[in-house]
Amino acid sequence: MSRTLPTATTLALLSTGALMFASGCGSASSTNESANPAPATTSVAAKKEAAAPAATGGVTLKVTSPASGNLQFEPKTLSAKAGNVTIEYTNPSPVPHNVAILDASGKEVSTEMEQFTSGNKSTSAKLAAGIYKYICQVPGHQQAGMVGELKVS
Ligand SMILES: [Cu+2]
Repeated sequence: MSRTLPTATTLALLSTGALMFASGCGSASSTNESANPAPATTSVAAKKEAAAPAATGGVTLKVTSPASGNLQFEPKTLSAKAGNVTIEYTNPSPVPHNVAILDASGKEVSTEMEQFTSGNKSTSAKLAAGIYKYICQVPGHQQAGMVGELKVS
């Protein structure tokens, strides 16, 4: 009976824009479709986005690990501008991993990512300039080499 409220439509458009902006950063989508707003069929997705404001804006960095299960990150160094930084981690292996960002004192500063196999997940943090680490929190993995350096300027 009730119609879609204008605010819900605005939210959907905003989050669609943010998603397109984020995914356009690293991947090679050659067509420019930014002028085509998606139909407002994403009210559930819009609610999710609204609940996680830390994920909007900023830069998304892609990290992966060898499919063989070797305990390392690729790449081993990342850089970003200060602000919201998201690491999108792809684990193609059957060995569980995750990613957490640590500041210079070793404190975890990113949103929690559960340990997982065969898929991808993201973690975000609002970072000031400085040197950070990104590590896998599965016991022993950081010590075995699952650690990288993130320079924020
Ligand atoms: Cu790991």
